[in-house]
Amino acid sequence: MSEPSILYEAREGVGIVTLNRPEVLNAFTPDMLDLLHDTLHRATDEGQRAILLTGAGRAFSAGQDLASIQDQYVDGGPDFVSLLREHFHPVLRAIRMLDVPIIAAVNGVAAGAGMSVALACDIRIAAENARFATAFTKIGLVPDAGMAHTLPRLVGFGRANWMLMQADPVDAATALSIGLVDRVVAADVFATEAFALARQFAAGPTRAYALTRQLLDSAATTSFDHLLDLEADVQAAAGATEDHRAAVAAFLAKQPPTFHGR
Ligand code: LHQ
Repeated sequence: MSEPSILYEAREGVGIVTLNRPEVLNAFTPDMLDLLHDTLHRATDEGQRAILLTGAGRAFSAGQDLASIQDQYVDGGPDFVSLLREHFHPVLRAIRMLDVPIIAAVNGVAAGAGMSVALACDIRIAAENARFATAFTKIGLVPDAGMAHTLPRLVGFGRANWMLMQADPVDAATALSIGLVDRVVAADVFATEAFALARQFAAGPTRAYALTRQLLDSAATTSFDHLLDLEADVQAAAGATEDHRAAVAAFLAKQPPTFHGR
């Protein structure tokens, strides 16, 4: 039997999700995307408090599997609308709506929709050999899987525009300097460091992380005035958590806080 296209392991509160088609640089097929979607929910249903998303082999993901749609370039061509709406978008929506933080551990090249998936995650840690290739215009396509939204917010409009139009790959050091990733670590310690980072988030105030994401996403499309109203409501939700109350008590007692994700 062939290996599953998505591997899953739970360790110390972290759901480790691995894209697993290394022979094609973890390029996505519809089945793989559906399994990825289900696996993200499996991790939260099981009560994991952070998700670490990474790739098997030398790549994070090369995006859409182009070979698997090659024979559809007849008549009308591949059905990109259903490919996106039925298979990519549920994954992207799940990532932005998770109850727990999700960390992309970009172990190698991330291209096209593979890069989009990494950009949708809350945090990115990259190995020093990682590369980011928007890739879309190189094959006559436009950015998808949310990248027209995520990329400019991370690196600013001008640089996003250049990266999408000119589309040469960006190395890890550059990615760090422009805010595309949060940390870069040496390849030999990458797996250990990525897990340590995920474990740190798994031990943190889970609700506050998810609500922070929600607030940032809302802020991107609303007025300052409306954001102030919204933040009051969201802060009320954060303020009602056990984690908040315990952290304030710990602070006043000059103790380190312990968070339980409630
Ligand atoms: C692949 C792929 C791949 C299949 C490497 N597919 N086999 C589009 C359409 C519709 C709706 C949904 O959304 C999208 C969004 C997209 O994602 S469009 C963008 C798709 N991705 C790309 O255009 C990237 C294509 N790949 C590359 O440019 C290179 O492979 C990169 C720069 C990622 C890595 O280059 P190398 O390190 O030189 O590796 P390689 O090219 O030799 O690839 C290794 C193998 O993986 C090779 O197979 P082989 O049998 O020769 O060993 C590639 O054919 C295969 N592979 N990407 N997307």
